[in-house]
Amino acid sequence: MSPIAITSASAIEDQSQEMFPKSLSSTISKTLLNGTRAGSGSRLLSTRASKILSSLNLPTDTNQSIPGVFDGTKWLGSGEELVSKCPATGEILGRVRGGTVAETQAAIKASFEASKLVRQMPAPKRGEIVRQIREALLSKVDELGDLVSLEMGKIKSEGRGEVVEFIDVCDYATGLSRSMKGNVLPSERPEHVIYENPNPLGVVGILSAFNFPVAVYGWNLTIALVTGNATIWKPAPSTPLSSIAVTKLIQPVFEKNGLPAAAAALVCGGVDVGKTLVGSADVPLISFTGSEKVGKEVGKAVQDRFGKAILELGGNNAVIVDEDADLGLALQGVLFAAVGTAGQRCTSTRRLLLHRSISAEFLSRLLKIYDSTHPTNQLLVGDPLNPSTLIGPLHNQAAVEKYESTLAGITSRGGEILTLRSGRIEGGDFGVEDKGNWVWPVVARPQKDDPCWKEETFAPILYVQEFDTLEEAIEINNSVPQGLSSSLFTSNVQSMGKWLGPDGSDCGIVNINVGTSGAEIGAGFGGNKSTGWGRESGGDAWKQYVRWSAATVNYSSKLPLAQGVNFGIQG
Ligand code: UN1
Repeated sequence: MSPIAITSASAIEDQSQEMFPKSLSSTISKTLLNGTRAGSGSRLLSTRASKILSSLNLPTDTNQSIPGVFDGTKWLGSGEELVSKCPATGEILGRVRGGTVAETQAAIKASFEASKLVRQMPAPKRGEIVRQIREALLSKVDELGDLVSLEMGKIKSEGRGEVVEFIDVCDYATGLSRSMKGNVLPSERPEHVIYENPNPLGVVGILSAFNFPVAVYGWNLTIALVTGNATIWKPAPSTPLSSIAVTKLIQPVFEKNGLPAAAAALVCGGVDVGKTLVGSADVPLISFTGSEKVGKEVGKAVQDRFGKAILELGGNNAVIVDEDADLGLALQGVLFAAVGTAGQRCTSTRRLLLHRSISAEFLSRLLKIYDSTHPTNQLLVGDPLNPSTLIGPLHNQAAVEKYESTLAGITSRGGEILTLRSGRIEGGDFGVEDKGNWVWPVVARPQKDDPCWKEETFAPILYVQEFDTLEEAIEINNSVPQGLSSSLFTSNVQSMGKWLGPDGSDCGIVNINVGTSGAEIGAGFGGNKSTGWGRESGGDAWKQYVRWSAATVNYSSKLPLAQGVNFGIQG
């Protein structure tokens, strides 16, 4: 695939500032940009980016505006321009035109109309559509995975893993389409019966975050569809290409099966688009993933119109390593959950609680890996598309700044950085393109009352402190506003029981001898407290995507009243 030339002079100037700041030959990493040249008078998209984009039928001319709204029949968009930037290189991957308020309203209307046809279709047929969506995803699992890596910045196997997670939940939803059920309950009255019936809601609005630009949509789309709803998706403004690629891939499945493709409408955009969706009475359920701050606003706005909300907000997840833990196992669990996805999962481990008796040994083993420069035993930071890399870049510069200010705050308040390396990695001395968002993963020991313990910083920073008893560790685990994920490493069956029970972890995910991140789709995913109480994907999550009705049915010729009430009048 040859690199694409951009012809407009202003775009050339724009991009030369964005992509190649100083001396071209010295600053561009050969690995990252794969040998692409920029000739004078034209600007080129890197070969590797072009390859990935074109394999998914996305435009490779970054001067061209890509329509970011799909209303089921056409692609359009005349709202805000969203720039998709590669977090590893700073390269502009595409310019997407988001929706206006009017275009969002029109897409909601199209999705609403589609929902009437979805709900009439028998559930197993809807399940068959989801099965075909699975096949479409499988046909592009590597390409889509690479796009996630390119646009979000997570490493190759995690990018692919996201698509696999979408595929897995398709399987789950297809099965669900033949097994989700209501209830038949005994009535206290003769010749009466009570039913509890699930029926579709209508349109489900899905607002997803940059860190899981594909899988979280998958959780919602599949469950919403099999339960008989249409969907409208607003992705994060910084990952529009992943959402356009997914929508293009699945759109033909609807058309082939006689359903309007507006059953999976897409509106890329900014705050206006989000507010329009969240405020719309035609979108009875909003499923929102994002920060606690925005989630609080979304929750209030949805409540204000008596809609339903599934909120998937911040996590501040702890791992407890008890005195009887298998330390090797715990080490592996902590490493993946703390530095995987560069600490940008809602489920990433942020707090490490170590029993005082094993703390010194565990920390020395952990720090040895964080500090290692040995090629076979290091947490390799670098190009996310290189299969050996373990830590990719942060998603954007704002995240790097937040990482820096968090560390500066901890040290200024008397905390300590335990790792040899910390801070931003400059391109020059790291051998990567200096527009990438690179940081060192850090282990820190903040003061015990430092405010950082109660906040989620989306970066690879792990806070450590010791405890003496499991009760104390559980209390620390539960002492934060958030309640998403938690793990206990132990071999003591009594500790396990305690951890899982009423005096145990107050989180939505309560693991034993498994890290805090990387949940499978089978269980309901979500958290308690300021994480928002929502549940998505497996378990009983589907029950939130329907309206429930209790139906008392009388098949006798009398009308007795419940609770023995006597109302002496004949009709
Ligand atoms: C998220 O970070 O928003 O459990 C979702 C996990 C993934 C999903 C994370 N399966 O880490």
